Amino acid sequence: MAISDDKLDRQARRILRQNDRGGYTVPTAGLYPYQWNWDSCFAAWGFSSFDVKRAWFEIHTLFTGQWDTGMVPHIIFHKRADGYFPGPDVWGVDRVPHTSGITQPPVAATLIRSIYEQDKRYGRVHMELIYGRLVSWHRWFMKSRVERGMVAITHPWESGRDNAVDWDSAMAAVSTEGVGEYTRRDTSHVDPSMRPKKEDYDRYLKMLYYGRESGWDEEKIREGSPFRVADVGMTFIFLRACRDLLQIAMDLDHLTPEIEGWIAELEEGVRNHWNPAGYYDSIDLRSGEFTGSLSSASFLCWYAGIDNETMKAHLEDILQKVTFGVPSYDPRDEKFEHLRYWRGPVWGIINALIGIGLNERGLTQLAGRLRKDTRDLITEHGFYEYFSPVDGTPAGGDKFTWTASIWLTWAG
Ligand code: 9YW
Repeated sequence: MAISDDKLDRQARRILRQNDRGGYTVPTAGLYPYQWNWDSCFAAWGFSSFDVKRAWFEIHTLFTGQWDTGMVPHIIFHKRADGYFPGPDVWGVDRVPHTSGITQPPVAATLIRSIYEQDKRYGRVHMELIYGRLVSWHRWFMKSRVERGMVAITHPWESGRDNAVDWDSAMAAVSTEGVGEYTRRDTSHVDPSMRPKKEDYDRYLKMLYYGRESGWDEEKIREGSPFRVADVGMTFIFLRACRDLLQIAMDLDHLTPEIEGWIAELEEGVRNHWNPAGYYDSIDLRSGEFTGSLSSASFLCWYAGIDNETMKAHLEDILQKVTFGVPSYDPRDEKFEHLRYWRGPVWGIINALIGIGLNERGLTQLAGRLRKDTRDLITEHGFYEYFSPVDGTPAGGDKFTWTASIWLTWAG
């Protein structure tokens, strides 16, 4: 018998409560025991469907990790937790709370706006407190990361899509010399065959060590780090976030031409992401080459407010080739692996972002298909980290915060 929506709603709320560590929410117990940046924004969005106070609390704890430069790190290590590598000692960031040294996709302005709009009377003071922090994070992106209107990442972890095919060519150029011995913890929690490989991990650490040795100085990292890629997912997410920030600014009467300037620059940058092979693609900024990968991030164009008929045709074709969309990598390509993390599996949060974009741009049938596929996966298997697009096999961590959140806000 099919499980009822009511029961799933209750389960999803229970997951958020159980993953709450007292003001911040872990992505899943065991595997990820700290506060992750974009996971936390999704958690807040989920909480806002039944406890808006708790939603704002999540946002405030996330921003306690913001650096003086404006950067909001990808992990905030509020208190000691075992079972995760690399922890605060490896990152070597000298501040409290301890943090990692890199960032993550800036979904914050977009999801915070949605939380604010649900209860403006209550949210007003919180929105005022967070607005300046959002502006300074976005200003940091524009100053330190935007190149030719595209957002550069200095580590695959910044993209939130760790082992995506998008990074293969740039990763191949990173030497693993001197990385030494270390013990991974992720593979003791979940099936190693679904995780990034050892040669990927060696490179992740090599880049981390480069940042640490540079004192996390963005100038030095820009000049010499072994990896720098203009990430099409980051550009779309950041462009969308700037549009939402502008709406928040208007609402709060803080209008500045600065944000409009950012939007114009990023809209130009989107053109540079167009691979003449016929899709939005990332670019290895060290070699200048397109990465040649049509991934789920390429379908965030509508979310960024940009229509594209060729991308629509790709999406329709890909959705015919899989049982559950959207696969994180093009199933028509030989590099597609239906259960290896960001190289094929379906992720509910990416579906939610793509679906929101499709709906807003009037592509409601496609949006409906994504929502139905996501609903079916969760109803059938539970709140897993990700799923096979081929047969729905659930994978990664169970009772996952962001999967519960998108159920409560979008899929359920
Ligand atoms: C890591 C927590 C994070 C997500 C990332 C996802 C994975 C592994 O898990 O990263 O060690 O940071 O790729 O998007 O934020 O859910």
